[in-house]
Amino acid sequence: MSNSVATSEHTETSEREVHIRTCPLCEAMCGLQIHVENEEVKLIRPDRDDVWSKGYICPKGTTLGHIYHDPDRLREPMIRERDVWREATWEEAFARCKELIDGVLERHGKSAFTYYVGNPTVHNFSLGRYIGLFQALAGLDVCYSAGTIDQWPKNVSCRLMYGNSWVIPAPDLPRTSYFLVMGANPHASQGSLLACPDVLGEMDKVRERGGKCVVVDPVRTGTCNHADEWVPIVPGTDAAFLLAMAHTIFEEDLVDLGDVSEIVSGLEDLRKVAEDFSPEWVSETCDIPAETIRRIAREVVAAPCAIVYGRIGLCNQEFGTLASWLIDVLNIITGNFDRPGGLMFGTPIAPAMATLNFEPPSEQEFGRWHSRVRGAPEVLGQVPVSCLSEEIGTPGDGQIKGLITIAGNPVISSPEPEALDEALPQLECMISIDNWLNETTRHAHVILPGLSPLEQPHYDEMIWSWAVRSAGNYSPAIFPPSDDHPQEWEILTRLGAYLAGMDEETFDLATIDDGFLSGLCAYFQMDPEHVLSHYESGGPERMADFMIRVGPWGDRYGENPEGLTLQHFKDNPHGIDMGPMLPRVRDILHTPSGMIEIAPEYILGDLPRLKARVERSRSTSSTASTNGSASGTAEGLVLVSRRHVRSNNSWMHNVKVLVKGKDRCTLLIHPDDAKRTGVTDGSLAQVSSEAGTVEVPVEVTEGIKAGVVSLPHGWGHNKSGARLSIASEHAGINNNILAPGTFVDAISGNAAVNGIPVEVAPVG
Ligand SMILES: Nc1nc2c(c(=O)[nH]1)N[C@H]1C(S)=C(S)[C@@H](COP(=O)(O)OP(=O)(O)OC[C@H]3O[C@@H](n4cnc5c(=O)[nH]c(N)nc54)[C@H](O)[C@@H]3O)O[C@H]1N2
Ligand SMILES: Nc1nc2c(c(=O)[nH]1)N[C@H]1C(S)=C(S)[C@@H](COP(=O)(O)OP(=O)(O)OC[C@H]3O[C@@H](n4cnc5c(=O)[nH]c(N)nc54)[C@H](O)[C@@H]3O)O[C@H]1N2
Ligand code: SF4
Ligand SMILES: [Mo]
Repeated sequence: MSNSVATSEHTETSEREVHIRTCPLCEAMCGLQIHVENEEVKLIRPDRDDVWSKGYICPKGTTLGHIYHDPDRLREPMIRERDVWREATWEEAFARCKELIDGVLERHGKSAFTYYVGNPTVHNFSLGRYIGLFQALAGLDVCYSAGTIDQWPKNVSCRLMYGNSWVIPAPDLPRTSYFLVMGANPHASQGSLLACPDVLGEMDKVRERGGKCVVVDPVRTGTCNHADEWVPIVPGTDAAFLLAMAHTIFEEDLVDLGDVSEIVSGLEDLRKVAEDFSPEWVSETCDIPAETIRRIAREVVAAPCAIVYGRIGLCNQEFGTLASWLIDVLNIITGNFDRPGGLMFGTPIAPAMATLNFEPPSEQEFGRWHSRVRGAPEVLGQVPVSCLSEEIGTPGDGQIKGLITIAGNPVISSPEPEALDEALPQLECMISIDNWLNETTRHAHVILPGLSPLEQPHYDEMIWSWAVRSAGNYSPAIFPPSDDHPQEWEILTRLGAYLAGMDEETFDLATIDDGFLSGLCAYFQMDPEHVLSHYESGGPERMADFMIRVGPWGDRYGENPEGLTLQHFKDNPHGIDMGPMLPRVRDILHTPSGMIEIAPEYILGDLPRLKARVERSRSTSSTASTNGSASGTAEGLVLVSRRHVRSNNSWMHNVKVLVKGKDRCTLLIHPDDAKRTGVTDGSLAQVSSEAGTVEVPVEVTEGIKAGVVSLPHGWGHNKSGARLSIASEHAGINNNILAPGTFVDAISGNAAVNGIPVEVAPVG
């Protein structure tokens, strides 16, 4: 049976087909109906029969046809000679890649090569499943990723607490009665490290059930319209707020570890560190009354079940790791960990590769090496992405000369983007696996385009790991590419093989792929020969089938004949749902102690820095109050980032229906701050930080805390040489120009793109 159903809407010349498919753009994984006529997408509607999303959809989901038909989207490989781009055959493009890679390896050795992995990798059928193989083949010591401008603090805290950096607990939102949301705006993002269709609808249901939702955010976001309370906070002070909640819970003897009480280690250490952080002590720093902090702590404790949830606002900030760690801590000490309605671990039908424990439990070491130029310590194998420009631009041993970008646009997305923009042309080899000629890829020597979502099958790999239900959904390609267009997994494998020294003679895709699968067979204690005998071909489809079959409901290739295989999903185009989240922390713990480490030494070691931050604001605020400062933070303005539901990081501004209408790249500023700085609604403001200056239209609003201004990220499409005809007409400004590359969360290296001190002034 196929996932496409021909409907009765026939005409003389055309037949409308309705394909059922999952939207791959974000973690909501919505089911879609895609109406196609004469090879053209005519309409995209929600799939009400989708077992997971049940008809939920956002405006981006309706634009997959626009992405497919976008004339700017690259269909053929591109080779650049000086400033001139030309289309090339795949054979020619791969030969050029091989030549460029060999050149760098011969002249400078492997240490001169690196790669950058961007966000869509996680959402892509092929890239998500094969990035690991690329890494293994390439054997490069240093890599960069969007991870260090995203969830690196959470990866660090999960590695230390549970033993695996990608085993990340998520809110069981559909069953909770109290939802405390910090530094996340599902109104725009649709949930992050939280896969749940219609997060806002679920928040409404929490309240309909008699529960409560509270949002802690410097901005009164759209999410606040679905909450009982908005608690404005000074950016970067969430760790102090959370420690004060913990302080209250210890002080009032309210600690309850619930079902995990036998397996928590370090509670006494936690109690000691929380002692210093009384709500009264941190109140000025967070600019939240001590009584509010105490009340929220008591509410979380008193609720039948509750969730404390934090996301990018808590990661992309100065105290990202402390804040990310404390989120889990609060759930644990209030008895809301690993139980329905609390913070739980997802159980994917097909386990995600990154969550597998290939190594025995071990202590995590950090700083095993340091970046060459800045001396930044390695954390989980990476240094801040802002190091990349200086590693390319600074001569000496180990200078980066070769770079592969994989579905990433760091010239927009990373701090100090202008420095990277200036460094990239110095590379001797830059290859981009990317679908557009954009701000980053215009510097490449070769661009190898992947497929648009509608051209390839889909079954999410990583996202189900933090989903509120154990479900799954497979979609076949609607417009399969011609045979000579390699899929991204083949592109990745080829480039990895070139870096490993293979050439056309020695490169054998099928053998490498079989080897990859055989390695996984060993992990799951399956006989590779038996497993391989089930398939005629490989690639991500086989990998998806394999993971389903060895997963918790799988058929294990016959051992469990009633079990699931990918075919079951092909036969059920609206998806298969195996039920809600299950308690399972005992199965997933991979720490040397076998316990949940609630107070990791490495993280506690960062507390003096937080204390200094609290002391700093207490001394400034006493001076400021005598000076009569109007600012809510008393320390000048600070900048935070935001998202919008009609935008997707940097790369969907080329979709006309999403960018039309009101300008969304504006500076949100409180009326008091507008008055003080002399800017007015609709006028142009100059925003400056130690890193740079931008000019941007002003939007005065009561919906932001005084002392804080907000800019969206992902804009700044005014670079010459990019081929984004619509985005360039709605260029906006890149807020990362204001982000100093060295402003990071000290212990994870994650960029602190929130809480940047800025000055605002009228233009002209
Ligand atoms: N100031 C500030 N900066 C931020 C953030 C912030 O909140 N504030 N957020 C950060 C976060 S969370 C993230 S994840 C990063 C994102 O940072 P990046 O991952 O570097 O940037 P994206 O904008 O996601 O760019 C995606 C790239 O992938 C390409 N692409 C899209 N689809 C495909 C595909 O199917 N295949 C291939 N091969 N390529 C594809 C696009 O053309 C684009 O070049 O930005 C970070 N930067
Ligand atoms: N439509 C759309 N959806 C997306 C994306 C997109 O670009 N567009 N990007 C995707 C990606 S890659 C990611 S990582 C996720 C992110 O998903 P979310 O984490 O939900 O990200 P945002 O919507 O940016 O919301 C972050 C909130 O943090 C607040 N904030 C900033 N600094 C602080 C702080 O110091 N403390 C507190 N408490 N709050 C703070 C901001 O004001 C903002 O409201 O979204 C994903 N989904
Ligand atoms: S919320 Fe929107 S972008 Fe995200 S999966 Fe659903 S339709 Fe796609
Ligand atoms: Mo992200």
